[in-house]
Amino acid sequence: GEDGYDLWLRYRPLEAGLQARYGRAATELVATGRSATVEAAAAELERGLSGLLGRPLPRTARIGKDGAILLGTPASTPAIAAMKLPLDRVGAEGFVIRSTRIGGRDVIVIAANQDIGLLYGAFRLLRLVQTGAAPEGLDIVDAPKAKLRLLNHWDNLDRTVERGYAGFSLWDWHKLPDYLDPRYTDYARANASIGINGTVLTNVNANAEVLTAPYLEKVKALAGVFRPYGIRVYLTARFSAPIEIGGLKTADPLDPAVRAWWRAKADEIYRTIPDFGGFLVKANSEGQPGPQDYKRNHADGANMLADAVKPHGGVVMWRAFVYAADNREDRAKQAYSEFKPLDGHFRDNVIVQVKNGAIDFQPREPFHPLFGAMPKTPLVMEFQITKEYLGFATHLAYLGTMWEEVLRADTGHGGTVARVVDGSLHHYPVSGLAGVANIGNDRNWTGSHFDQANWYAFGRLAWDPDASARTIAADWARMTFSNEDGFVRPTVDVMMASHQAVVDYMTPLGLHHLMATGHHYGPGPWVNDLGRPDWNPTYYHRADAQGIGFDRTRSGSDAVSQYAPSVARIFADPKRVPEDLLLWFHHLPWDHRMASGRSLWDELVLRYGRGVAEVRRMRATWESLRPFVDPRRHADVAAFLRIQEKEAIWWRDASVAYFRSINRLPLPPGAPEPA
Ligand code: GCW
Repeated sequence: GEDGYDLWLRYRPLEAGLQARYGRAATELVATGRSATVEAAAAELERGLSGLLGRPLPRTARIGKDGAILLGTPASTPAIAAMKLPLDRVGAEGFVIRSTRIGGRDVIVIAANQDIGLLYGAFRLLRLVQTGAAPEGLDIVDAPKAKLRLLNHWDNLDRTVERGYAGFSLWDWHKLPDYLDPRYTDYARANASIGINGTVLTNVNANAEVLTAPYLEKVKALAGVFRPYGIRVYLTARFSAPIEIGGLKTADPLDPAVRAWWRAKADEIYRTIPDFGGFLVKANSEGQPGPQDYKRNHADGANMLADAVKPHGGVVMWRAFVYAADNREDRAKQAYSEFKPLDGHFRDNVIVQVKNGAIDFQPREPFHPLFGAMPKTPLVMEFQITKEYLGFATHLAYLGTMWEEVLRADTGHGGTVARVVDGSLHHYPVSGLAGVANIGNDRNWTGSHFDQANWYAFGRLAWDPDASARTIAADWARMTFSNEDGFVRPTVDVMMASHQAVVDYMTPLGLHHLMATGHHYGPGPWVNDLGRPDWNPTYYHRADAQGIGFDRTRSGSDAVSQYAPSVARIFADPKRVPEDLLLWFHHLPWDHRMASGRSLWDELVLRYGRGVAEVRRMRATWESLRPFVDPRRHADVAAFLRIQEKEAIWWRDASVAYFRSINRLPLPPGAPEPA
């Protein structure tokens, strides 16, 4: 149906002109391997190509006509073993797609070293067809740059989802392990299509219960569904689990009984799920238990768990998202302060997982100073796909541009953030990217049609952190809606401008953490009465009669000094720091001159207005695209854009009125009077 369930794997008949191109291509499928993964690849090609091309794709034992697709590894398929293919360049997960002739027939070969590469290759060929690429002359050699490409579900065992705006958790714990919802398979297909190779099933604010035997049986059932699609399961480990489900009196990581308990628990997990990926841990952060409860440090805690999973090949992803109520240091500095001294103290199967910025998934943040600063500790990037601080599921905000900006940032340590997380800069044995999932049991998976693009873009960037956000947006728009240029161009333009629009109407010029308390929906820059200073928006904007912004230079918190000198110099200079980060690093007078020649105050008001104007443009563009989109999805998106416009105005008016109440300045000419 037109309800969005099929995501970007719709496989509706291609536009007639494009179909015609495939006249003699993709006529039959030869796949000799017999694994569940090969079956999944073959089934997807059959389903996809027959849908797209409007004719069957028969599966045959050998190449019988022009246009055959030959899918195999050198081990399974002698014809592929006999070809000179650059398979030495694609590792365990990559693939080669090539147009060639075999036995006098035109053939499209999908070859890989391992079966999972065949599945990824099958999805790549489908993407080519879906986006209207010509079937001839194919010559693609590709492999993922990052080893770990994970979703993090913040799903609770009662099926609520922390910061989830798309219904309840997909994991139906009550019916598991015996009932396997077909949706689990569709979830795995969607993830495999973008190269995701692991999923953390449970919330980082963890419940130890999931580590008990009955739950492990349920996890095993899910792992069984995901395995053919190359997806391993991981779980969050609650640090105090030895007390809660183990009957111990302590969870001290240096206590022999605690260590033995985790080793036995890991053995039990791997007996149940032999390819279990490992643990993700949030410790000593926002009230979660951790090693510091016992006067131990993060390395003590992480290493204990690492030792438990090491014999089984597992990893521990230990989060660097830490800040403490009793710590008076600028919150933006705390993770670096705690983790930088521990570089070199972690076991080789510990990976520190770092959010893209040092505060908390704000609409825009400078990259986290830990990237580049931990040469001896593998790092995983944590992006938030779910839009906790970006308008939940109703606001259209394509995050590809935001992630691209972070990944391309130069750390000043010899490479970009992308080179850190793909492991190449510091030769990490394992590293990667994790995305906090925006998936729930809503029919369209992500709560809105355009939020599907963020799931999609995350996978594409995890596979290739150098990929272009614009290309990804275009591929997604074509696969999800239409290949018509009249649709693709304006839609991609809307997507590409959308994140900046949200930044402008919520937190322009480097402002941050101004959302209403708790749920983080809507403006709350005036909030100043929370028990912890670092939860109050006023802590972050510091506006008074004279000026606004957080001084993180040497005259302030000196957070800039956590960056490499070449980067710190730029951030510390109000004339060189990108204007979008100005008030992140600087406290400036309201009459500070901006590049435009306007005062800071006038510029700020203008940015709020610009955000609203952009949303209005997005609405108008979407209206004009009605002819290209089925009525149901068109109406869904239009309804949300209406909400977004209303709330952009709310953000603008509330914020401008609040700041005016502090600086008493007139509105610049042309600024709209608040409603
Ligand atoms: O952004 C904050 C969220 C919390 C979340 C925390 C974290 C899982 O408001 O809901 O808890 O980050 O990342 O640990």
